[in-house]
Amino acid sequence: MKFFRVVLIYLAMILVLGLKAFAQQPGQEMKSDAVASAQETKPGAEPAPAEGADDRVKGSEKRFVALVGKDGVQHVEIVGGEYYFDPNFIVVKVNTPVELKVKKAPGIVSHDIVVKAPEAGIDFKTGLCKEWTTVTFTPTRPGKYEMFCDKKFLWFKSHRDRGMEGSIEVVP
Ligand SMILES: [Cu+2]
Repeated sequence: MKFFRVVLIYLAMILVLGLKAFAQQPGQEMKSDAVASAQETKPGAEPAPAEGADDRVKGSEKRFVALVGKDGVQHVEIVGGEYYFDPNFIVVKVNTPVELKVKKAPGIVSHDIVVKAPEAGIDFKTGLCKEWTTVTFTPTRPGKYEMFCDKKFLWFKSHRDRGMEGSIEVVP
């Protein structure tokens, strides 16, 4: 009987967490719609999946080309929120240090930013906070490398699948 009660409490907890996640949806929906419509969707971008109406249109790209500062460093800032990175396409020069500052948009959902390209000298995973966090690296190989948030809540779609992804392009 005790076991039964534990299972019952467990199910109730899952239900509450699930409802909480659903309760978040309307606000996020408006936000991602606003973001999606504020930025022109690139022609030829793949259409949003039918079940992902609340998601930011995949393929909508916000590009930022880093300039080398007087200090010889490329400064880039990215803000992450539900469910996007802004900007989400970063262009940096090879063999020039990059100082990437990352921060979380207001909201209770936690996010991170991950780039796993050790072959190109870029390899980090950093949680996003309210304050800016600085990541430094020096890209060593031209190419296009994926960046994404690896968070996922229970059985819901991953943040990455919801649009929290982008690219770092290293150019010669
Ligand atoms: Cu995330």
